Amino acid sequence: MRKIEDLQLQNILLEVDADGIATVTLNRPTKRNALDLATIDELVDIFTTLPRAGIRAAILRANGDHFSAGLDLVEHHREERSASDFMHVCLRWHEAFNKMEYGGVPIIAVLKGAVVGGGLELASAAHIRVASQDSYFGLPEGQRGLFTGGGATIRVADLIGKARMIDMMLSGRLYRGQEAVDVGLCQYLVDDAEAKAWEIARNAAKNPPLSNFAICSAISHMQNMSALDAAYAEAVVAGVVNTQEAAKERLAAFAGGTAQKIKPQG
Ligand code: 1HE
Repeated sequence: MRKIEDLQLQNILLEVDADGIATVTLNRPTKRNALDLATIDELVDIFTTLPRAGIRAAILRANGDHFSAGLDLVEHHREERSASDFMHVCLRWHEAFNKMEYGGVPIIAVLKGAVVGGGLELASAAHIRVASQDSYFGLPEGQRGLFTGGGATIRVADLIGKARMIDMMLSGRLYRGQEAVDVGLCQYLVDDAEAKAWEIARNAAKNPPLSNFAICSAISHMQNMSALDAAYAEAVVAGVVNTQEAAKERLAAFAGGTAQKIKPQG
């Protein structure tokens, strides 16, 4: 099993703090964090390793003014890929993004500037999207003579619905500001997206890891099942999670009247 310190990373920075919160930083700002194949390989390695390394939550962020300009169009042009080549590239993207969505570690994405094409596909694989005011969301594939290949037909359509996704791709429509929140592209729109993401990550990291595993894996899996099978799987997951040792202390605190109440603050 590969350890975090053994990962060979060129395009992504990875740090882990004392509380087990990982920061995953896209680090090709001069290329607007375009996703070349090397970066996708690094994402696969990182998100294969983090869940097994006891990481409690991950912040996915980017250096520079833009979260990500999507597929590295220059590499794609240079490589003159065959259909089969690009199919395998896309399968690697899916591997990376599936590791994220189904890995069981809460991933909070910090968005800014361009969140477009494959950059939006990457953001969609996170569990929570926190956008700064300058973020904008687009799917310019059609304008580039391309099509989505990193899961947008699944995840972006799931977030905003197929009619909006088709509109974005046909008309080149960009969403930003409150409208981006309203349609479901991000859950938070704030001045300081980094601070908000850290607040969310720190709160999430207080949950028992097994609860977070279920939240950040089982819900996605269950969405892929029939309602009948999802209900069955939910019962099985709840059987394991809701009887875990880590829950006992919290339940005892509630039964003893010392647990924090679930009420809006202020
Ligand atoms: C890139 C890329 C890229 C920038 N691939 N190199 N995505 C797009 O169609 C978006 C393409 N990018 C842009 O529209 C703009 O770059 C931005 C609006 C994001 C930023 O503009 P700006 O003025 O800050 O930067 P720039 O001058 O356009 O680019 C700076 C450098 O980044 C430049 O390289 P340089 O070596 O000439 O300095 C650009 O070539 C480089 N760069 N974006 C490669 N995308 C699995 S299928 C998914 C399909 C898709 O994602 S399609 C959507 C592609």
